Amino acid sequence: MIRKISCIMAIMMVIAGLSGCSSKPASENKTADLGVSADNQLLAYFKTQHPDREPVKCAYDDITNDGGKDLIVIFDNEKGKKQMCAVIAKENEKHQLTEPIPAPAENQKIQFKDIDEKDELEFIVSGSKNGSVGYAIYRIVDNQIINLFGEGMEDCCD
Ligand SMILES: [Ca+2]
Ligand SMILES: [Ca+2]
Repeated sequence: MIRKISCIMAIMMVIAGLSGCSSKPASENKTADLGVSADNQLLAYFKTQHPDREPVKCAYDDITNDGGKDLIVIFDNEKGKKQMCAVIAKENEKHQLTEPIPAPAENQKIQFKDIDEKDELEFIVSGSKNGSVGYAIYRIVDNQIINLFGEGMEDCCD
């Protein structure tokens, strides 16, 4: 029970933190920092796999609980829609890309948070579209991005 309450509190704190940052104008996205250095190895790998997709926001941490940092990429797809995928770092073999899923159209933000304090590090993606704000918590399960919990994503995603 206590565990459940602390989990809910963690989510509430995250939501409070996110809502404070959602008022940035969309135009800042263009010039805003990607979230990782331009020479990030996994970002370079993503670009070799998808030269026609333009990354707009990234985050870099270990989301597969194997000690190696992975990359989350929100990008413009070939139709100009925002999508998101993860580049899962593999040692001694090819990195692996997850299936793309819809991502927020504007004001994208990626935050890492170990929501249940065990196993994989979860991550929270938030953003907006035409003033509608949404967010969701994700975890990598079997090399796919799984939506655990969220609100308003269908209104803020492309
Ligand atoms: Ca990893
Ligand atoms: Ca976890």
